[in-house]
Amino acid sequence: MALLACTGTVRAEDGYALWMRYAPLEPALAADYHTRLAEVVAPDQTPIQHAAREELERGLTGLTGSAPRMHVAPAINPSLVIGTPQSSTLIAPLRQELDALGDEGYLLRQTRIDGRDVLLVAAPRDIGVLYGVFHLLRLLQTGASLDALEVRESPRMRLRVLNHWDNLDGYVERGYAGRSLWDWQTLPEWRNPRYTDYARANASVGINGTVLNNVNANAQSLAPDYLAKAATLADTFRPYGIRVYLSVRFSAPIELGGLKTADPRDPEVQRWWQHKADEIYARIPDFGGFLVKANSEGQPGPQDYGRSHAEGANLLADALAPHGGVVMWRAFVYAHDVPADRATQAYTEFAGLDGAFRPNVILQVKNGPIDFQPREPFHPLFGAMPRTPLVMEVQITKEYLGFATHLVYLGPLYEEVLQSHTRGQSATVAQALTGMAGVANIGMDRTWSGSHFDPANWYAFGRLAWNPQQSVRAIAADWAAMTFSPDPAVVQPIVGMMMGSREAAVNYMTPLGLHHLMARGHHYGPGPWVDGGPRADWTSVYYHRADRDGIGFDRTARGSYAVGQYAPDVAARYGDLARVPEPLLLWFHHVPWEHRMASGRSLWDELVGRYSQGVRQVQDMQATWASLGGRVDPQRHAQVTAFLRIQLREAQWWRDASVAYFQSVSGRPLPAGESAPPHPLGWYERLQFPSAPGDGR
Ligand code: GCW
Repeated sequence: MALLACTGTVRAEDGYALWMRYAPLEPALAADYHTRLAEVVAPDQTPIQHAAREELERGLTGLTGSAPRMHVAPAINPSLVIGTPQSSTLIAPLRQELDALGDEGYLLRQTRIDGRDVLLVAAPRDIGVLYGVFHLLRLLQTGASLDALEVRESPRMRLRVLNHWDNLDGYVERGYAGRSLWDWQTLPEWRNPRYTDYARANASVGINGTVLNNVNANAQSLAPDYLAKAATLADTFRPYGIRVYLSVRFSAPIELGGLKTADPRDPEVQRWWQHKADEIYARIPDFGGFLVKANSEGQPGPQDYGRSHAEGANLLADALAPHGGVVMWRAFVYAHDVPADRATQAYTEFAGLDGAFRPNVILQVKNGPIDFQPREPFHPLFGAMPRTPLVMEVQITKEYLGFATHLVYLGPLYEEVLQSHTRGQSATVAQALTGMAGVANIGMDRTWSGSHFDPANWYAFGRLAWNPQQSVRAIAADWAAMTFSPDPAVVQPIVGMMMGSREAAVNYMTPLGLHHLMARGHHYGPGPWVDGGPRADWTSVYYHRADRDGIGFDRTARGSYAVGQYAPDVAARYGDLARVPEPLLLWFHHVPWEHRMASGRSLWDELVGRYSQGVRQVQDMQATWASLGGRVDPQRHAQVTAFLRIQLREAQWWRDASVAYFQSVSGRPLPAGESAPPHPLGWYERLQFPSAPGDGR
């Protein structure tokens, strides 16, 4: 008994529970919620209904400390009723109102039935009820008032999908959270309970699809034995509204089917894909579709046969169409034999194909024109393809943002691009989107994401894909309250750390529009000196173009003219040295070192100042975190403290190495008060990290 009593309070805070801890609330609040929500009516006839009911029971029990009474049919005095017009007689009268919310929408409403207060979680379909239950649990976890509650929600985007860059051998490309969650070896027989917890976490933020395997795809994932394994995962995720998708290798008809070609015009190739689609749907009736990386970074594609990306995408789209599947075709395409500025190549390749794709093709475009940098302008394809549905791909894993050890909340990065104007003052990137794809930061690490703060990025991704208009500060506050404690003395400082963290990383890595300065290959740590090798656009000097006189990539009409790919008003602003936002200055302009910045300092002084500022920002995060000592459980507090120490060391390394390098180029003295890097440049250049994570086996 004594032991049992203990487990309620001494919770193992190892991060596994994510934002679904359902830890006991402060007693008065717990008692109030329990009184209001003691008699629950929840149907239990379908797997989704069962999931919703179970989650509700688990959440209410954990948060209030007492189990609610669960009924399947109207109780005499219900206090919480969940369901659809089909599953609940108490909700049936709302049918018309609910239909307006669409397939995945829901309603939370405090109302009166027979003179008693009743809370409704109502939706047109079961999945909306599950989403509504998670919304209600979030309100309780954050201590919200239920008085006069009235919430109506529908997702703004149809596709809210994770992309796992997981290989069949369990290695995760650009993964910093351990091995792949998918244990292909023990599937389909063994369903690790973790698969269900993964699905719960996703459903709690509205994620409704998952691409199981790496876009650098292995044809084997389409072989019958792997399809059987994927089908088991699909069965596990289905009660949570999550569809399974697969990345496919364009040359699979050759590797798997033994054909001589993968040419989209070859009838045998067409038949092969049709049969493959039939085979998949026989096993996974609600299969989502294919994700394809073609003719990019060595992957096969239609251009190998002189065909366009549209022909390649349409080949697969035709095979999936009879089953209702989609093709997500990636626009991350650039070629080593094309000398044009890499930032321009995707637009050049795809903009002219607008209208050439089948209706079930969706173009998946990275948020910026290069590659998940700490800061990029929005991709010029957004707003440029009005006849093609677009999905925006962002990285949740932090390949270029310090891996899992740097505390960097990506909400502000996502928000910045979603709210960018593609033209004029009204059209935003968010409005151009049919969906969002997030490169997952999930692995077998006990925390799921490699640190205690990285799940915040998974969380924010889902919340923003559901509704890109939400404030990322509010999302951070929800996450912090659920993950650590709803106490404002905990939430506020943590939100402060999170909100400043992305700008800190920009400052100590790539300030003022600099980009792609990370070390070669693994991208761990600074490498502004990286030059030579297989291709110019895999070096740093290609991007920063620093010399004795100045620094930055001239993408104006005098340079690569990448600005010309934006709508005229955007192009005019980015292309004008006087009007370009300073955070993007060196992305678009090559600027003399003595250029006057808004601060009144020279560009050189500003650059060095930003590097040092980034380091100070990490020190500030450390101080804030230290002040939370007694308020956050010791286990998690200690790990975050240790990780911040790593982050500070690496931020200082970034600052020192970058200052040493750029000073060797500019030949300028350090501004007053700036300390010289402790080592000569060569010392930083010689550092080697052959075993950095995410880039090998
Ligand atoms: O950012 C680069 C990564 C590659 C990745 C590629 C892509 C999956 O360094 O690891 O490959 O982008 O997005 O295709």
